Amino acid sequence: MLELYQMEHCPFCAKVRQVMEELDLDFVSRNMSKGSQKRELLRRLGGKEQVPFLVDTSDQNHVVMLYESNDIINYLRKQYGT
Ligand SMILES: N[C@@H](CCC(=O)N[C@@H](CS)C(=O)NCC(=O)O)C(=O)O
Repeated sequence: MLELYQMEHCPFCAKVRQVMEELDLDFVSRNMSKGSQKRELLRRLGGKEQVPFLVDTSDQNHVVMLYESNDIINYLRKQYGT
């Protein structure tokens, strides 16, 4: 499963969502609005509150967690691109 921690109006998140749509990928959106208590989970998982943040649990033996939109896009294209 792909989970994208994001905010609607974040341009870096939009860039990632666009590539996910292009690659026809299903994902769970975790909305991290400013002030949301859910941000604590993001900080616990990745160490900071920055979005976008991708979690890929497709391989249970190797869960991938990534910040940085360009790194996320490169990963998605490499992993799921044709
Ligand atoms: N270089 C990062 C920049 C990401 C970034 O600046 N995200 C902003 C939202 S647009 C953020 O998370 N700011 C911290 C916050 O909202 O608390 C990337 O390309 O992903």
